[in-house]
Amino acid sequence: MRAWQRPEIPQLPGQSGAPWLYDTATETLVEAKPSAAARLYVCGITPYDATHLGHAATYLAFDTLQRVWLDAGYRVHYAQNVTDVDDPLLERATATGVDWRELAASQVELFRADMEALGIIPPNDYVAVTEVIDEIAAAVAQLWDAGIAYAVPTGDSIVDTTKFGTIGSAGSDIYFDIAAAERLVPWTLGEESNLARPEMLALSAERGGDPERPGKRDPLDPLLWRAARAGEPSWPSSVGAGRPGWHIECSVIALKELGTDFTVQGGGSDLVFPHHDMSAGHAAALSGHPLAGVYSHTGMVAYQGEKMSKSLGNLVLVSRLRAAGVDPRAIRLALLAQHYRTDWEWTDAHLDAAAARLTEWTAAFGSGARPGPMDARAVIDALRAALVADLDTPGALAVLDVAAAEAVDNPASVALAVAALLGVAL
Ligand code: 5CA
Ligand code: ZN
Repeated sequence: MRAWQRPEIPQLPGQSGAPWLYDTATETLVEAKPSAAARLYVCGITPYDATHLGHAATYLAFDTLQRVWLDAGYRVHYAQNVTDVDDPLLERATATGVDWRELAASQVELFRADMEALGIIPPNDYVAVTEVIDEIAAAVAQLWDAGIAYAVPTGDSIVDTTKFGTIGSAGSDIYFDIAAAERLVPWTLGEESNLARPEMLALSAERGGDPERPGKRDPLDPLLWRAARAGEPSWPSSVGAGRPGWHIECSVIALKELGTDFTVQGGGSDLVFPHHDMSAGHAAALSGHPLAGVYSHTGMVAYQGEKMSKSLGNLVLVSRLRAAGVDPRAIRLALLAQHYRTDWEWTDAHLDAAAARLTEWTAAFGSGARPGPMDARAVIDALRAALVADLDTPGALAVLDVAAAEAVDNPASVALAVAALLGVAL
């Protein structure tokens, strides 16, 4: 699928080191040092109610990571999915009387425009689930053949069971067998999330799983393939007519575009369990290798006291702010003022502070800025040092605030660094 326009990223003199990132799996800071090109997968949107500031904050965090890699001299291969067929999208389409394909297409278009306005680096591979149905079905068949998947009868599937052979569903849903995977492949449940079973059960129920479903071997076993139902989209496939489960889509797209054991898998902390634990399990079962070296997660942006989410409807949309005349650079600076790993709450005051900062930085580093006593090279070194240390953007902003107040000997060089590393053209 088409992504969006790539922003200008100036090349700076000198170089960053490889960034250190907090890894959810080992619960430590690790150096995200690629052997050749950096390979990054970030979970994309389910296209409705895009693009709220929580989405924007998450994609901006991984944009910052890429800018540090680029500054450190690495090439970056970046892949992102679009969950353009899944229960929540279909439910919204039904509730609003819109065709699910139209809803997805229009929301992806809005997302592209927002990402472009915010100067977010686009993925090299932007892949919708509906583009890789065959690959996903083949992956499910592979898991079936390996004895890591099993069928659960549905009762309401519209698939004609007489038409299928020995593989898989033939009118049944197909599930991932966690216990079999743990026996057969180098993976264990919870190795990414580090959660205990009771927490897993609660989160599974909350985040798209079905621990109560009868017929499953383990309540936590996730759905790989949903057999066709009346009124739902489905595709013919080697595992019966149906559509993909959620986690397998990201495993298949990531493996297809990036290969195994890529540098960083990213997303919001709401995806740690079950989504990322299970996608890593599926990928290990398909490839025999770990999905990624580092599992990186962003904190949740709240609004009016609750996590900003489609289900609660407490959304601040990037497109609405833009339509109201807000400078996208101010949105960017407002989000960068928070550390990517902390949960925080959006208020208009964040935007006012960011707009004031933008004005000050433009005066201090923009064209026509007056030179002052501070060594610009030392400022750029401190900016780089902050970002390399687990993407400390609040630290980076503080460095620049001091430099703006004191004035630097080479304002243009600092403006260039702000453009390259923070994506804000002054
Ligand atoms: N399509 C799936 C991932 S495969 C999905 O979670 N889509 S989403 O539209 O719900 O979210 C898109 C991205 O934004 C995910 O990485 C998610 O973790 C992140 N996200 C969602 N809400 C917030 C929030 N309130 N704060 C920060 N990040 C968020
Ligand atoms: Zn995903």
